[in-house]
Amino acid sequence: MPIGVKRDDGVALVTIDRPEALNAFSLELLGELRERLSELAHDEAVRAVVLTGAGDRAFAAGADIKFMSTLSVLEAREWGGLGQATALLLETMPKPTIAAINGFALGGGCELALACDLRYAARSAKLGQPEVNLGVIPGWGGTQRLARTTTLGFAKELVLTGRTVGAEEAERHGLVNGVFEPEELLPKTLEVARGLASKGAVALRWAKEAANLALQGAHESNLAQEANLFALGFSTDDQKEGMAAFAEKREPRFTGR
Ligand code: CO8
Repeated sequence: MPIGVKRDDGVALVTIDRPEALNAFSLELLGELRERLSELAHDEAVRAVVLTGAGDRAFAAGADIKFMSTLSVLEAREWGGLGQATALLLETMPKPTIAAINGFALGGGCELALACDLRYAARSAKLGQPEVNLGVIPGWGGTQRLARTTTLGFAKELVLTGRTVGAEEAERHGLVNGVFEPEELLPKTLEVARGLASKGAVALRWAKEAANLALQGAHESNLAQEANLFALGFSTDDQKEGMAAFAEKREPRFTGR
């Protein structure tokens, strides 16, 4: 099973499991990841998704270079489309997604991490977009999401030079949200995920939807959409429960309705 999925406490832990190739994406591995993510996107019992890599060396060292070396132009276009669709699922599924970057996150590995809502890295992790060293460019969203997540200047530096950065430098540029000792990465990330899973699922879904608009489209229509989604919150049981719990000085019990 190249993609492991473990469900616990409303959190799905998805593991890219091909450590002998530093979790590089073969066609089979990427296709299976997209399938599993698509199932999790529709599974109401799953309220947060954590993506990580098997072993202690890599999150994912990118797309499989040996496989790609044989592609025709049309096949490369399809391969790019599959990676982009997988990244888009992480970015738009109606629940939070978190990358636990336990080692190398290079090329397509970095691009899938960038598509997650949050990123935490082990202090030993290395991130980058080294495609230029292979004579190509990032193809699973890296030319866009790296700039949106950090700055255009930093993104251009990584994409044009192919330089990889350590976790601490990544954190300074906003590429990761936090850095943990390697043995603490997964427990800490799962703790964040369980915290998210305990919140109102509908509010999280709409908060993510509104936040995803922030760097695209027209500011005023995005604000109007935010106002609509805010108002829609008043149609839910979770809004009544959240506000009643505050008034009664107790923890809310959200049902996702
Ligand atoms: N593809 C295939 N195999 C890989 C990959 C990869 N990306 N990365 C590592 N491996 C394999 C190695 O070949 C090796 O296998 P073997 O033992 O059979 O020779 C095994 O993993 C261990 O790797 P190394 O021996 O190289 O380990 P090192 O510790 O010496 O080096 C590195 C680790 C620095 C991570 C090194 O493996 C490396 O540079 N890997 C390639 C990183 C890279 O360039 N990634 C970007 C790939 S391109 C990409 O992701 C584009 C995505 C968008 C595609 C869009 C298409 C349209």
